[in-house]
Amino acid sequence: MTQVKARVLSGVQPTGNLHLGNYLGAIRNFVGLQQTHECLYCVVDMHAITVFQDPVELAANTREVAAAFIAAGVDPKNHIVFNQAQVSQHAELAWVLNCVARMGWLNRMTQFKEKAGKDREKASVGLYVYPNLMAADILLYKATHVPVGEDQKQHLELARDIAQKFNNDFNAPEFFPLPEPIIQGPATRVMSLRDGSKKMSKSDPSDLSRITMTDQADDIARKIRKAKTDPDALPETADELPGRPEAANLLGLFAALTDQQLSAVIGQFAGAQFSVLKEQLAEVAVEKIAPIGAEMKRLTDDPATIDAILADGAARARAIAEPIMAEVRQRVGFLGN
Ligand code: AQP
Repeated sequence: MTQVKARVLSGVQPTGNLHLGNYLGAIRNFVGLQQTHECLYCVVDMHAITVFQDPVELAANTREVAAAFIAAGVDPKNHIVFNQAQVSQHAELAWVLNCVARMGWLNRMTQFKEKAGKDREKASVGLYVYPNLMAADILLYKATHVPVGEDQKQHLELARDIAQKFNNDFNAPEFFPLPEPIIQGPATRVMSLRDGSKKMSKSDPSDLSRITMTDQADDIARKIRKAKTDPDALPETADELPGRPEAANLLGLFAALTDQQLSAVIGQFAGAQFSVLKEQLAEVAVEKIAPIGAEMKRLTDDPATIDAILADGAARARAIAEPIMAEVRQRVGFLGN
C-alpha cells in the first residue's frame, strides 16, 4: 500500500474575486506547511463549474488562482501546483465515492443549503455532490492534512466519514488515512466588510464587502475606511466581542495581518475609536496584500509560464494519484487494471 507520513492537499476555486478571506483562511497557511509536509495545491476548476462559469473567464481565473498561490510563496518546483481537471482520476474516484457516501450525509451539508438557496430544484446535481468530489481530491493522494477556512470544516468531517466507510466496505483498514483539517490563525472565518454576520465571499454582489487580492492600494484603504462599524468604542476585553461582529472582524484581520494574538490586538486598541483601528489596518493590509497582487499581475501577464507550471504539476500529481487509483479499482472489483 502506498502511504506517506504527512501529505497536505488543499484547493481554491477559480470563481473570480479571490479575496482576503481566501488568503488568510487558506492560501497563507499553504506557505508555512511547505517546510514540514509534502504539499499539493490545486486550483479546483471542476468544483467551480458546479455553478455555471463563462469558459473564457474560467481559464483566466484558473491562472489567477495559480498565480496567487505562487505570489503568496508556494514553491511549484519543490511542491505541486496544478489544476484539478488535468488529473482525470479526481473525477474517477469521485464517482466511486458517490457510491460510498450516503444521501443522508449530504443532506446535512449546510453549504449546499446556503448556495442552493430557496430554489433547490434548480441547483446543479454537481453542487449537491461537490463534497464527494472534495473527498476524492484529498483521498486520491492519501493526504493526511488539509488547510482550510472554518467554512470547510463540515466537508472535511464528511471526507473522514467517506474514507472510513470505504475502508470498512472494502475490508481495507487504514487504506485511506482519515484527513485532519488544519484551521488555524485568528482569521479562519473572515467576515464581509459590509455585514459582520456574513462570510466574506467571492459571490457577494457588493464589491465593498471584500478586499480582493488584486485590489490597488487606494481601493484596499477605501474599502477598510468604508467598512461597517457599530457606534461604540472598541472593546476592552474579548468578553465584549460576542454581539459586536464588525469589531471582532476588524480586530481579527489586524491580528492576522500583523501575526499577533487577538488578545494582544484587543489590548492595543482597547477603548479607541474605530477610525484609529481602520487607519492602521489599512496601512498593514496595503503593505501585505498589494505586493502579492502586483506579483500576481506579473505572473498572469505571462500565461504560457503559468500553463507550463500547471501542466508540470498535473503530471507529478498523476504520478502519485494513479497507483492509488489503481488500488481503488482493484479493491472495488473493476476488471482491467
Ligand atoms: N471568508 C473566509 N474566511 C476564511 N477562509 C475562507 N475561505 C473562503 N472564504 C473564507 C477559504 O478559502 C478556501 C478556498 O475557498 P473556495 O474558493 O474553494 O470556496 P468558497 O468557500 O466557496 O469561497 P467563497 O469566497 O466563499 O465563494 P462563494 O462566494 O462562492 O461562496 C477554502 O479553504 C475556504 O475555507
